Amino acid sequence: MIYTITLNPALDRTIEVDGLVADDANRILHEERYAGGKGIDCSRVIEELGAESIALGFIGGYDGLELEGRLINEGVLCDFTRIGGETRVNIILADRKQKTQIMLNAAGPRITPAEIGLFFQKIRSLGRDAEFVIVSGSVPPGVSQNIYAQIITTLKGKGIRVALDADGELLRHGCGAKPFLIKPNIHEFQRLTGLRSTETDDLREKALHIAEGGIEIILISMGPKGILGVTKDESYRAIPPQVEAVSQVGAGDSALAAFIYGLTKEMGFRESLILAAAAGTAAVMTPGTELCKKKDVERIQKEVTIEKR
Ligand code: TA6
Repeated sequence: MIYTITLNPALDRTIEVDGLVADDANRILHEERYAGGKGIDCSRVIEELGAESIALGFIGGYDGLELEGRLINEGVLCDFTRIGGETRVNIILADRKQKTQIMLNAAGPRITPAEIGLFFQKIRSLGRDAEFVIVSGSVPPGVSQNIYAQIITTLKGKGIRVALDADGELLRHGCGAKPFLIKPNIHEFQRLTGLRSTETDDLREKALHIAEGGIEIILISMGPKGILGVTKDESYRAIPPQVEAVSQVGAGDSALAAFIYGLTKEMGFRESLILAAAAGTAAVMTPGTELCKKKDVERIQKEVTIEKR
């Protein structure tokens, strides 16, 4: 079983307008709501690809109930920790005329120490069925920037492999706990390593250094340039076909979820990387936080080129 942890879930509201104007009424042309947040997006993709996952994290209030209801409707299993605060709403403002997207990510509800305690009780009780745990996204107020490191240490102590997707201090501290895998995008990787270059060989060299330091797999998502996968023993870049992008939201989550899905299906490092590139690409073809569709992933998978690095 793949578990996902989203400490700061979000109800994603995608709002479409036709040419945003300031100081005047903008009529909403179309609106969609999705269960969002990075770990939750991973659970939705794992479900779409045909496997099961259990979503963990904090939810509360009416928006929390709606989020959970949407996930259950999609067939995602949920085992959230209830909080007194209200789950946040993130806004994705899509301007059809400008072909732009503005993401407005809320901070999230304040979490109490007691609620954090309840959450740790839950992850300490995870059983042998837990093959992987994906820990992903921002954290809400009241939660320390060291929490991913604590979660990774707790789960590694139980022999569970953890995949981490975060940014800034959360990622830096998390790396200190040596998770099984990290999946930064190029900007997050540059912030982590201080690397200024975006050349694949420079990224690979830095990632190899991290792999030699005890993190088994480093995946760097590079948008239309594909995804670079590095271990101590081998590294590849998977390059997808160019597609018309509708929404970037959730592309990185889709790639990470597909990679972990591939490992659980024993597809191996190289083939899982190809699947990850296909899923990330399929996700940009859909609006809002619709994420990837299995039929698109399977079609694109055949068109991904893979180069040994
Ligand atoms: O990656 C997409 C997404 O998970 C959206 O669902 C949106 O809610 C956002 O990212 C949340 O990211 P954050 O970094 O604020 O946790």
